[in-house]
Amino acid sequence: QTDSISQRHQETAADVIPPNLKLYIGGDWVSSSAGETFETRDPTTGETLATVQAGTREDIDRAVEAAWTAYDETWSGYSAAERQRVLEEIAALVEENREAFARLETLDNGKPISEARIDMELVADHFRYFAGATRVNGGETIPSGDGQHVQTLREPYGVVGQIIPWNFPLLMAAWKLGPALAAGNCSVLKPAEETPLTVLKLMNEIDDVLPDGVVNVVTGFGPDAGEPLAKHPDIRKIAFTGSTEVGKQVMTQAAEHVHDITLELGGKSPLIIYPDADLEKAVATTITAIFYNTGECCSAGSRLFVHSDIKDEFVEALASTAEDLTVDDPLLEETTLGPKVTEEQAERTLEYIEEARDAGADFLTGGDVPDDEALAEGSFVSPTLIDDIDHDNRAVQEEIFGPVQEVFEWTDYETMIELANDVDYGLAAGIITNDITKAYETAKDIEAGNVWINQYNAFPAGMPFGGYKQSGIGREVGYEALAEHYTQTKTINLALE
Ligand code: TXE
Repeated sequence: QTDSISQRHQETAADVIPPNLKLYIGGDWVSSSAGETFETRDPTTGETLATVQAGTREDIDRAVEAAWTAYDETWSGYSAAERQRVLEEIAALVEENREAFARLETLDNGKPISEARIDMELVADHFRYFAGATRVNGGETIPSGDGQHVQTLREPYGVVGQIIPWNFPLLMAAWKLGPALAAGNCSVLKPAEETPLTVLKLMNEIDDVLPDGVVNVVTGFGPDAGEPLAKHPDIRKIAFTGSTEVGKQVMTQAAEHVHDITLELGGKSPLIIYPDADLEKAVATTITAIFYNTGECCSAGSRLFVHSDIKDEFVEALASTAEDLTVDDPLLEETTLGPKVTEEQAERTLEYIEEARDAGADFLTGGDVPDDEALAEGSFVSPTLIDDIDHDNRAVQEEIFGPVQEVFEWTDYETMIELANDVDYGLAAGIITNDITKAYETAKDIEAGNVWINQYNAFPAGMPFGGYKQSGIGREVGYEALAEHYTQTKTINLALE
């Protein structure tokens, strides 16, 4: 069967990998100035998918220059209505090619095809949302009452840098490009080295729609291409999604030229179950919270707090549902859990599992790799639920970013909230109860930028998303991203007398 997975992946790759895989600078496909390339691998088969360019400082310089040329010569002259039309056309092209984009994402990232299709719907919808938002981006008139007329304009930065991760490769590109372009900026975007292909496919598809140089894509590694972008003197803003560790470095790099910055970093989010919760629905929501996208979600509900009245019954149902997940080739329709994005990421997840095991934790299910010869070449980790673990264990305090959840029992509300907030992160949280008053009280007590009630991992366009504490700075996705993070305010003060 391994052969058939490999064959299926090779045939799909031949159908969906785009023709141009070089750096996309100023509307041209160009080689890395160092002449170096690297391979992106299929995490299901371990085989090479494609060879792409390893961009360098010189390529970032070229890309930033091309972006300014585009800004000065074309893009800054586009009206809001013209930018709206461009963004609508991008959305339409993603929709038209949705299946091919989804298959390519599944090959490069390993996410189940059913989930990759949802990513692509969201990509198109985010571009469409920001297409509409171009028309409402305006300033304010401030009452001063003393013979002055004070007005603000929201002007684009010009050229922005954007660094994205590998967990939702094309969706993260849409989150970044949508507000940047809507506000009238040009972009230099660096995809993650693990998953460059769908962003390159996007540029293949939209080449005729975008004026040259408005979006430039430099593939490559963090220190070689990401760092020169973040500290480039001629960008005016850097947006980064990735680990908190690298986010801190990017913040320092951006400080060199006082760039504006948005950071969307890691999480270790609590999911709180009240005793009145509908058991079946609560289990289904918990499964989405931790196993969606193979646990590779910054918002993953990785710490579960279940009320003691229902804990035994709940975890039994949860473990049996987790065991029923279909861990298989992510190109198959029925698959619900694919491989981790790389072997290195799988090893990292397994190290945390070992640490919990060494500390004497109890495994309700999982804790290993699937016992299936056909999946042996892939970076799979079984869905894992850990019980009886100290809240200060490293596996609880740090982001695992895999299909692993730690379970805690609660009785006293104050103690539970204290533990739920007792991590460095504050990205998201979930609450499951039929008591809406309690749900709102809990939502206010949780230190997190996003709280879901009776659902999890829902990301409609327009919903501001971002973190408290070390989960980041600023908000993405919503109008706030455009207004607060991709424009700068100019105040004009006119004397009326
Ligand atoms: O992230 P990195 P990695 C978390 C998750 C994961 C861990 C490590 O816990 O296990 O981070 O993943 C670029 N200057 N998240 O190592 O390195 C890099 O090329 C500038 C959470 O893959 O942060 C890529 O494009 N850029 C997360 C991007 O940063 C640099 C999503 C993210 O990679 C750089 C991904 C540097 N010095 C991982 N070094 C989320 N918040 O959703 C690397 N990069």
